[in-house]
Formats: sequence, C-alpha cells, structure tokens
Amino acid sequence: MKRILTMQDISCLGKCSITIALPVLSAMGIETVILPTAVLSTHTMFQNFTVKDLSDQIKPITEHWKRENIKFDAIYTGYLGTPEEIELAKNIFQEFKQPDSMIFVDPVMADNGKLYPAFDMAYAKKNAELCAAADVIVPNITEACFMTGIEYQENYNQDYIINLLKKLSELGAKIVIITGVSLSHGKTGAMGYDTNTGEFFSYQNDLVPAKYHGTGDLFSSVCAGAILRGKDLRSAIQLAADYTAETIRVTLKNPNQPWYGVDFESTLPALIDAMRG
Ligand code: PXL
Repeated sequence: MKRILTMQDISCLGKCSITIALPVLSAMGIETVILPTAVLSTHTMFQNFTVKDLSDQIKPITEHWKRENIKFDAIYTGYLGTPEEIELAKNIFQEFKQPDSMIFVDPVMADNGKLYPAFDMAYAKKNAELCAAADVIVPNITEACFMTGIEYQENYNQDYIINLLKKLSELGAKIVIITGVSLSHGKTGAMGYDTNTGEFFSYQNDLVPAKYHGTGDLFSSVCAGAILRGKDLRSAIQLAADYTAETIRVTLKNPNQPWYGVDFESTLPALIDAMRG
C-alpha cells in the first residue's frame, strides 16, 4: 500500500485540512500519516476560534520517524499557517524526498482575489518558495496571482489561465494545476500543465451555484490520492473535479447542511467505487 504524509492543521470542527485529507486518502486505499501543524477549535471562518501552534513538535516527530526509518511515497502539504511552518515543510521535503516520491503542495492562503485574514505578502512569497520545491502544485487563481505577481481578474479567458500556468511552472514545479477555473458561463473546473510533456489539460463541469468551505482541500486530497494510485494527470483532475462537484450538489440538497463545510461523508462510498473501477 502506498504511504502519504500530509502536513496541515487540525481544525477540530469544520471539515477541512486534516479532517478531510485523512478520511479521503484512507478511503482511496492509501496509508495516511498526519503531521498536524496546529490544533484549532474550528477553521478560521468561525469567530473566536482557539489555536495551539505545534511548530515545536514537528522536528521531534520527524526525527522519531527518521530513527524508525519511515519512508513516504508522497508528501502533501495544505494550510500551514505561518512562515515558520512553511520553512519546516521545506526541510521535511529535503529530508524525506526519495527519487520517485511525489511532493504535492496546495498553497492554501487566498480566494476570491484576497488573502485570508491571517496572511500577508510575506506569507505568499514563502508559499511560492514551497511551490518551487514541489512536483505538483494546485493553487486556485487567486493564489496563483499572489505567487506570480500577475494581476487578479474576475473575468478572464483561457489564455490568461495558460499564462498563469506557465508563470507558475517557472517557480519550479513540474506539474501545475489551477483550480476554480471557469472557461464559460455556468461551468467550472481546473486547468493543468505538465511541463514534462508540454501538454495543457482542461476539465470543465457544470457549475453548482454554491460556495462551501473545504472544497479546495477535497479537490487536492482526491487529486493527490489519484496520482499516487497511478492515475494519469487528466484522469486525476477529472476525478477530483467530479467528486468535488458531486459533493457540493449533495450538500446543497441536504436541508440540514452545516454552513461550515460539505457533506463529503455521503459521497465517500462513490469515491471508493471510482477507485475500484
Ligand atoms: O480549507 C482551508 C483551511 C484549512 N485550515 C484552516 C482554515 C482554512 C481556510 O480558511 O482556516 C484553519
């Protein structure tokens, strides 16, 4: 069985980061090792959440793994929270990267043209450094703009996204995927660029008219899992986009839907089936 390490926060309540990555990757048949960067009472869209930073635990934990000779087939980072945690993640890449392992970075920090309240430009710069050390990166359009210096546009065409993909690839990652890309009215999806082959990929789905927290984490977890399980890039993007869209659809139909996250628990069986197929 493949083994992945995922480094992100634990938001105890909120259905994001580790509370999405762990169940999703496990359901995809991947041993999932977690490295929590912080424990929050909830994700940061709640008011008055508590945070306990765990930076001082990262080194002792990874040193122990080294003594146990633990190896990973992939390392996947999501929300990291502070520049120090990004630096720690870069060190972990260096220490645990093997010739055929995959470093997968979701530089979670922004959406809808704005950085999340906890972050500033220094954090965006640090995330660009982390992306430089990755094999696969999956920013949304806003994050792509903050890391490349390209101006964020609400209205754009495919050429704008291709330019963003090329500029992002110059940071250093071999495979670049931009999420939340809408190429026509009523559609949304992702575009990818594989610098190994020079190929661009585009996958569009019907837009479900709702925005939920944690859907980026859902896309990333499925995409990382699918690549690790041997799917090609096009199929991985398609599976992640379809699964995320279906989960949003199912959540919308739930009259008791929580405002803070999606009902991925209802769609996990379909993901397991998709991995069997
Ligand atoms: O879903 C990304 C995410 C993860 N973790 C925390 C967050 C967010 C987005 O806001 O607040 C703590």
